Amino acid sequence: MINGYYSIVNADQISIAESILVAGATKIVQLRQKTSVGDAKLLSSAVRLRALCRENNALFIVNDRADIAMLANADGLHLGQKDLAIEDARRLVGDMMIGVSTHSFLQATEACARGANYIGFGPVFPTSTKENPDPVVGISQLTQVCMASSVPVVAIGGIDENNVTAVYAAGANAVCAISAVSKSADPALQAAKFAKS
Ligand code: 3NM
Repeated sequence: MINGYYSIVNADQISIAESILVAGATKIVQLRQKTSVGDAKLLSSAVRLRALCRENNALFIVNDRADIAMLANADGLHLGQKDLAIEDARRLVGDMMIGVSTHSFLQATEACARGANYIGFGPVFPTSTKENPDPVVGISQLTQVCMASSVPVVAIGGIDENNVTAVYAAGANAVCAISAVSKSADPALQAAKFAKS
């Protein structure tokens, strides 16, 4: 199921997620909230996304927050390198899918060995969406990671409709493109351009 366009939205972008889901342009939605909206709003957004994903046969993943993931009955929890260790998150969420953001070959293979169910790898290209992004990994490191990874790889960072073909050719199972989709006048149409062909 980690395949094609991996969508990331914040608590104020539920309608964007809905349009992309209804168009059939994604089968995975992650709720990622980097500014504080308050936990009550975060949970209600999570519950709404949970329902939308279920209606559209998609996976629902919560970034960082094991508590929100559990309360909303998410399918998965996504962890950054500074979030809970995989083993500790696993003690909380049990069998829930765990994804881990990785930014080097070592981090990628380590996340696989420690039980991640999929990994994010990036930034593949320069990005202005993430604060203090890690160094750009590029297509060649992405290719190496895709060859070595025992779990699906989601490529992320600076991906747009012009470079997505090279990203899939490197072996990525899925791609995430935040600004290319959220800044588009028609996010669903734009998201469809990131399908794996
Ligand atoms: N994580 P855009 S890069 C959320 O390297 C995120 O793990 C990254 O946004 C990583 O598609 C990134 O607009 C931002 O470049 C991706």
